[in-house]
Amino acid sequence: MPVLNRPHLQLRHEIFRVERILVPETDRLPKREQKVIAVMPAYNAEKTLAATLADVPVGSIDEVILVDDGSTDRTVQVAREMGLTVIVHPENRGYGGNQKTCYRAALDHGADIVVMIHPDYQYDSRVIPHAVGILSLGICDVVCGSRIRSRQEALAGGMPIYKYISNRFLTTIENIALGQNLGDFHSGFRVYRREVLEKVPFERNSDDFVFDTQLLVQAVRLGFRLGDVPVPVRYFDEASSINFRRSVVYGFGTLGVCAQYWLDRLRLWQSPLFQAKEMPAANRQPNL
Ligand SMILES: Nc1nc2c(ncn2[C@@H]2O[C@H](COP(=O)(O)OP(=O)(O)O)[C@@H](O)[C@H]2O)c(=O)[nH]1
Ligand SMILES: [Mg+2]
Repeated sequence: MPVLNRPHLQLRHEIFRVERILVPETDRLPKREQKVIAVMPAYNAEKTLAATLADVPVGSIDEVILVDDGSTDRTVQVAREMGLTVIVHPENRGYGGNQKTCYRAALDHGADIVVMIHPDYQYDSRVIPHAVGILSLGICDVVCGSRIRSRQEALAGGMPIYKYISNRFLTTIENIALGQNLGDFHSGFRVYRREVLEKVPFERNSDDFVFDTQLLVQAVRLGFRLGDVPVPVRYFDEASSINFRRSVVYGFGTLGVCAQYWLDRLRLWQSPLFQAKEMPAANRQPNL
């Protein structure tokens, strides 16, 4: 089809000078208008927190909220000394329960974009502004960091082979079930537009690890667009504590959520997980 039949694809004929895109960034880049808040669901992250934060590019976020889920190490003291906003669960509520507090706090603090990153130094936090940029451009509503750019790279980074195989298996099933094309559905580095967290009823989700899958499947069901960026993987003792048994439980949980998605789509069983939250109009901040 000729391009000119589509008004939004009109070719521009004004004279273009390459200087327009070559002037120094400092003179050109508009100031970021969206408030970006990073949330960190923490559990015994004392040793890795500083390294994770040290790699975050200067000026790329406005606030860091760390939610501690009953750590037995000095995570809370270390985070307070660093000047983070710290919220403490007096008891262990689980990984999903932790994220519920993270997202509620980020919305309360006025985030337009929420970056969720594990404080275990597994994910390269230098990628944050690039992932945020994809949302700012309006290309996607959720961006996930993909640990699996290639098999060789993932395994060389230290990903256990059983985690690699189960991740590939589950991610393939999820892509087919949901009509998506993500590289890693199980990433601990994700960026969300505020509207996603306002609409997805994440409070109804599990307090366990399957929370992560539920949130992505809900986002798809409610019409949000998912995308991904490659994030090199680092595996070492502190970065990976989930054992084989918990991974298996998580895997079956993930398949269950895909089944729920299709039951809901076919109107055979409509789950409250996929019913959008009604937010009071005053809370809506469509800044993007
Ligand atoms: N809240 C909470 N978080 C946990 C618990 N166990 C692990 N985590 C966190 O869950 C995240 C993922 O666990 P991790 O062992 O890094 O998984 P892997 O990197 O995928 O092998 C990390 O940020 C952990 O700190 C728990 O009992 N409660
Ligand atoms: Mg980890």
